[in-house]
Amino acid sequence: MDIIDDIEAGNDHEEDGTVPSHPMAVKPSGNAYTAAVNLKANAGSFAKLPDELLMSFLETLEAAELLQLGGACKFLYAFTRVDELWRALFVESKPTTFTWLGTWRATFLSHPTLPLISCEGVFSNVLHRPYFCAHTPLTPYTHNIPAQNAIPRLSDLSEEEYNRTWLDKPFILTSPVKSWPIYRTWDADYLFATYPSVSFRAEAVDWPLAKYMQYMRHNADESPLYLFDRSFVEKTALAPDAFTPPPCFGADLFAHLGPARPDSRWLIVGPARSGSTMHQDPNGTSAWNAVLRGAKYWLMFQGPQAPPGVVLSPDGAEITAPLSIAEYLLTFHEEARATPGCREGICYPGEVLHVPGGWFHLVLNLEEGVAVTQNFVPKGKLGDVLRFLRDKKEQVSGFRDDVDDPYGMFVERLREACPDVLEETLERMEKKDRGKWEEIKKGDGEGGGFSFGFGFGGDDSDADIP
Ligand SMILES: O=C(O)CCC(=O)C(=O)O
Ligand SMILES: [Fe+2]
Repeated sequence: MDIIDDIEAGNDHEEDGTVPSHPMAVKPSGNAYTAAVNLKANAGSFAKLPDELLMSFLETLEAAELLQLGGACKFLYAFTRVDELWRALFVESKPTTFTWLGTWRATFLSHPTLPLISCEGVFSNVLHRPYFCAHTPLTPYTHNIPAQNAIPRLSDLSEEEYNRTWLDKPFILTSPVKSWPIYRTWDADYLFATYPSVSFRAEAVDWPLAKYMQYMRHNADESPLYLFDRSFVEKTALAPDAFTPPPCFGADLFAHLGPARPDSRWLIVGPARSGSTMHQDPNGTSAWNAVLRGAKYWLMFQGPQAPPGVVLSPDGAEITAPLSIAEYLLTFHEEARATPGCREGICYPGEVLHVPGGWFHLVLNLEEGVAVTQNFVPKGKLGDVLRFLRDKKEQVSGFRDDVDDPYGMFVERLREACPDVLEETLERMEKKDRGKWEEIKKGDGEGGGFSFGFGFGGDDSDADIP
């Protein structure tokens, strides 16, 4: 039984003091079986709806309707106070000016909210689970990393060693960014003091940094809004030498696309408990992620097979909406940690983590943090990226709308810039495709989960060629 099942069965983890009790005294559904009073009974026709359906219905309402319905009874009051409902209304309303008041509801309504009413007698996992996920300690999941899972920590790496041994492996470089000018200065306070009115992208909103800082330091969201800005170099007028990719990664072949290259570098700022849900990076690219402040816990799995808790369609696209980081950790961490091939590590300030193309990863900020990340195409992974662009057109992302054939364009640019690298890679890809076809003709694929997509398998790497 995982911790969420345990709580929802009615075993109260608030009482052990690790999670503060729910501000409206809502309890998990399991507690209803032994309770004398269940306030759902007072909700009229709404009592007939499962809680999930009621929440979906509330998502369709406007603010005035939520306020009105919340006055009807305590059960509906508790549901209409769910801050995620107000977050959606706020984001949709795209206000030009606002003051962050600590919750989405207060901010949307532009006035501080009255103290919450106790709703003892309301039992709902739909209400309780996000609160629990937002407050339960996450350190049990990030500590005591088993030795066989630990992401190697390297003090130095040459380009030659990277290409020979590390193209398909995660690692942490422990000393490469200490000389970057932005490493010396870029903490959140410095950024806030220097660029308070510059707008940065945080998921679906563009907010002046001053607003984001207010939000970042005063919110209790299960999945805090994460600043992830692809134009930070231009917005901060960064000098070209403000940061330089660690030299071991070598030339980035996407650079040959010039201005047509997909988005490739981001500034990342977020509070403790923010981060990235389990995903693979776009277009089969590799990435490096440099922590300037804070600390990031990484949980990684090599594709193409899905890690625990992720469901893929036959073409390899993710078909489940990703769980929040906390919910993933609560539900799947134990299984993930025990799965062969699982890699885990903590990346500290001044360190850089390598995400090999095709690897799934979940990232949790252990503290308020500032980071810079860049996606790139190392020579040894060119085959994987070309295969992705050629065979997974519907999953290709980040290119400008006017680029309608990213594969063709990339091949053309490579043919001009580095024809030998291209020919060698195309030859290897063709050999592999032929090999697969021979296997299929022999019937080897039959009954063994055969799929017509010539798998993007992360195995076109030079590292695999003797
Ligand atoms: O949250 C992070 O720092 C990880 C970012 C990431 O995975 C990405 O940029 O693809
Ligand atoms: Fe990523």
